[in-house]
Amino acid sequence: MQLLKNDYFDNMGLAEIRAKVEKGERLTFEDGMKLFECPEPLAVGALANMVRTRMHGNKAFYVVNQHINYTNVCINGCVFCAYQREEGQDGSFVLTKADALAKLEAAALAPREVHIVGGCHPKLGLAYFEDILSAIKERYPKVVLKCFTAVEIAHFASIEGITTKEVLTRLNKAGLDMLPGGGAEIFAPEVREQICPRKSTADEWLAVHEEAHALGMKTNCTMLFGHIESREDRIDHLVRLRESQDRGGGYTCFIPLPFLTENSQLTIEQPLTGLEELRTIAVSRLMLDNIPHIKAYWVMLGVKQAQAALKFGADDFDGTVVEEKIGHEAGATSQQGMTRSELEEMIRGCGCTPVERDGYFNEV
Ligand code: V47
Repeated sequence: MQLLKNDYFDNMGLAEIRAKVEKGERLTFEDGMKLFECPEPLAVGALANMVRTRMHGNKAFYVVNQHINYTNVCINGCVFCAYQREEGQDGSFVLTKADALAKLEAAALAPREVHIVGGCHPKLGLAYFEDILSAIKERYPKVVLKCFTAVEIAHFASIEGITTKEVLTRLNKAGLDMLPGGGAEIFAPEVREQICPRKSTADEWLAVHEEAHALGMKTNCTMLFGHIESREDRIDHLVRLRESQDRGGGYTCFIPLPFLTENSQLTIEQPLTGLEELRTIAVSRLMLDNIPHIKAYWVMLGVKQAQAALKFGADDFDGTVVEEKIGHEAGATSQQGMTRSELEEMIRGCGCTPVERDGYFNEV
């Protein structure tokens, strides 16, 4: 049912884009910029909601999952990051395999997905990760293990003196199913140089994901926005992800991450408004015509904004999470974890139908 008349979009200068969206035609970089410049963010949201509804109806997905951070020690020292510690610094930690298993036992969730990421620790070799993955898979054979950003994969390769393809193959054998989307930040080199100069470059990040896709693995992708990047940089990032998906097809979900400013060395002049966050999510839905899901990550967005995002193009609410450190160190005010019934209530509260999924987005 079309509730909004074409005139509404046409009066906002979006006639051409509306027509393309209706026909399922690909939007250009310039279209993306027009969506950012449109005076009415609600019109952009309505177009994104049209696409989201065409793809997923009124469903909003969630997963019973658990996040585990194995270390906060990281050699990269990205200026935006509030989570990183130096080796030996107060508050630094490294989990043992037993610690990781104990966290899963303590949550007593029977998770369908376990998301494991950490920092680029200078000393942890691949055997440590293989050991953790195989122990978790042995205890929870059906779980989808979504672990290690492309940046960590590249780091393991450099520590071991082997290729990233070898790292992926070995971890896959040990139980790794998917890569999460972190570490993409913003691909534009001038911005990357300022916010994460020691991290993998955009091309390196994309190459690891495309290698994983060639090995038959699914991956996610992210964009960190609302710091020093421009709107052009955001569209450039989305177009590069779309091109990468055209080459391999293995991205399942895109997660737009609004920058949280606490405990960060990065000072920004103009913090994001709530509407700019929502508009960016909507533009992502409209530009990423070949990535099936857009995640409203309630941890970083906050629960209420994540609910609104479900009407601005997002269709996934992430999951129970249990314990989260990266966003909370940076000032996230959301709770630590949510129960299945809380997630369902949040999703119903914005008029969507909750659908439980597994790590691969199969309905369960
Ligand atoms: O890569 C770091 C970001 C990411 C801050 O794949 C920050 O399903 C905001 O990638 N403010 C990690 N963001 C989180 C992530 C993720 C989360 C949930 C699901 C999935 C998935 C992936 O968090 C980092 C970085 O881009 N980040 N610091 C900050 N201050």
